[in-house]
Amino acid sequence: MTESNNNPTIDGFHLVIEALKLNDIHTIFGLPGIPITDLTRMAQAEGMRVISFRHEQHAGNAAAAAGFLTQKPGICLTVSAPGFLNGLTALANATVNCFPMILISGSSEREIVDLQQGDYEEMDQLAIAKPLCKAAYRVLHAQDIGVGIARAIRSAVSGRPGGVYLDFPAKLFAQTMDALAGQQSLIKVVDPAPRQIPAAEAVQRALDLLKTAKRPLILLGKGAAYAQADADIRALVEKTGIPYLPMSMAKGLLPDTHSQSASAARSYVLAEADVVMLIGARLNWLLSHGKGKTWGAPNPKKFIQIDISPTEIDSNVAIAAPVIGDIGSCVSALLKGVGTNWAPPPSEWTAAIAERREKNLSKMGATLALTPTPMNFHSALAVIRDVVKSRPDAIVVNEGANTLDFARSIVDMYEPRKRLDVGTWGIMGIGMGFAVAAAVTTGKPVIAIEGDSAFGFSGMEMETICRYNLPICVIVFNNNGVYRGTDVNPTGGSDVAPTVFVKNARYDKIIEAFGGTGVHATTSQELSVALKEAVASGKPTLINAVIDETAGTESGRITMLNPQANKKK
Ligand code: ADP
Ligand code: TPW
Repeated sequence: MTESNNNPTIDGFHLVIEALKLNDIHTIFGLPGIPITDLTRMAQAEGMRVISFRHEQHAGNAAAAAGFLTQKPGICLTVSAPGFLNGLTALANATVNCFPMILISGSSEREIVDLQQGDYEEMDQLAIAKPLCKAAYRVLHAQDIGVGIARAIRSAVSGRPGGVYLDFPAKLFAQTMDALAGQQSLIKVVDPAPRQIPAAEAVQRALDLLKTAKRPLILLGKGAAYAQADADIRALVEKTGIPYLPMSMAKGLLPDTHSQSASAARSYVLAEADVVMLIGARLNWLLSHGKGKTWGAPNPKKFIQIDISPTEIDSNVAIAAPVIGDIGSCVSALLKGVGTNWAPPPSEWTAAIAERREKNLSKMGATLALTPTPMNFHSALAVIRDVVKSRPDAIVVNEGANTLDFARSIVDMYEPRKRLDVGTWGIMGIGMGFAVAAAVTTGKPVIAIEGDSAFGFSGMEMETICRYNLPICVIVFNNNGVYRGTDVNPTGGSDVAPTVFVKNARYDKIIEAFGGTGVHATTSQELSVALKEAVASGKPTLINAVIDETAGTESGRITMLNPQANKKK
């Protein structure tokens, strides 16, 4: 606040900061430069936490993960054109994943941009962002900053959450206005994500259908994890006795070791179930669009779908009983309807699942007990599984192909919202951004399980992790390449194959450059010791875990989307 003509004034910078703080947003993930450098400085001076990254994509990913973990929009702050574009992948990814975030970018002056006169970093950012996010707004006048931020918050968290773009031209920050009028122009958003109560008849329709089921199944998606209705979701599963399957980021809503978990009999239950209740999960490619052999076609299948977005219903197959509302309200209404004398599913169904589960688990147990050198995906992940079991509060971040697919099935999760991964797109590059957000928003230990290719997308953020001394242990599954390290150049030329990296690279040296702890682990024992030490110390650590370069399969478990690789088989 400054004084002019004895009237205190406030500038655009401080209006932005005050508007965020008023709405209980106290962290900014970003990367400084013209025209937002002073905004980062002033935000820090005003008590906000400003986490500066080395590339905007990772700041954006951090904002998205913070949004998922807290139900408040994560803020990513970037400079104009190139910085904005670098943040855009994260904004689009957040929108696809239904995570609330706000990308705030400084931009060039409207007059020059609109006449295309060649301003510094000129770009019509608003027009470019619009199709890639849920909503996009531009603020031209200081007195509208409060409204702009209020609209952005509401758009990000109400209904189906998603990414919002907020465009602040450089001139806005220096504008001043009367301080009192400025304060009064700010809006504290009341009830930003209003509950959406499902219609009673929709709830009844769902219950009626569920009662007819001989082989019911509940499918939990990351929307269920986001909703923070943990106790009611668990009660619904347990009261009905229905077997459930968690999608990868819904793992831990109930502990993966729960007796009703059907994860170890996944293909059996998907094919055999007759009534499936989806809670915060879409029937997209990750669920084979609800069709085909995976779903036991041509056996009839009926779906109940709980979702906040009415247009999600029937997007792939007919939904017999849609329940539209927020998951908390829907699940609590269903629970009331279930009451106390709900008949459990037929024992033939639960017994058949249990039998398959036990068989698969004991087969997997035998594989996981092996400790080969070099390690393979299973033996390295068995070590991580044991550490996570002893620290169920730790957050697991996971990306890669084989490293992702195997970790998802081997590393059990015990608490909600403890697993962050590549999400709906299967995008590489979320690793370090998600890890930073997890550490900053929760203060809990973070274990990032990274394919060596996946790690490369955000590896420079090791410096960020060391700079803020965050309790993050990154384990690079180093198998010398994308998927594996064995491809050869068929021409015999000196270039290596496109999927192959430098052999025997020492990723642990990267963190040492920034003062963190690097460990080169060639055995399960070394990995175990290093990971336990890292988690106990809370110090930034990178473990270069040497994995057999022949161990992976191309595209991990989504080989079916890769017809060329299939043909080769
Ligand atoms: P997964 O990949 O785990 O299967 P998806 O991202 O496909 O999960 O699905 C998440 C779904 O959850 C989306 O359709 C979204 O609309 C819905 N959703 C997100 N938050 C809520 C909420 N609070 N209440 C109801 N539905 C929600
Ligand atoms: C933004 C394509 C999918 S998985 C993957 C790539 C490049 C890396 C797999 O190798 P990695 O894992 O990480 O070493 P592993 O365990 O199999 O050895 N660009 C983006 N997103 C995606 N998904 C790709 C490329 C891809």
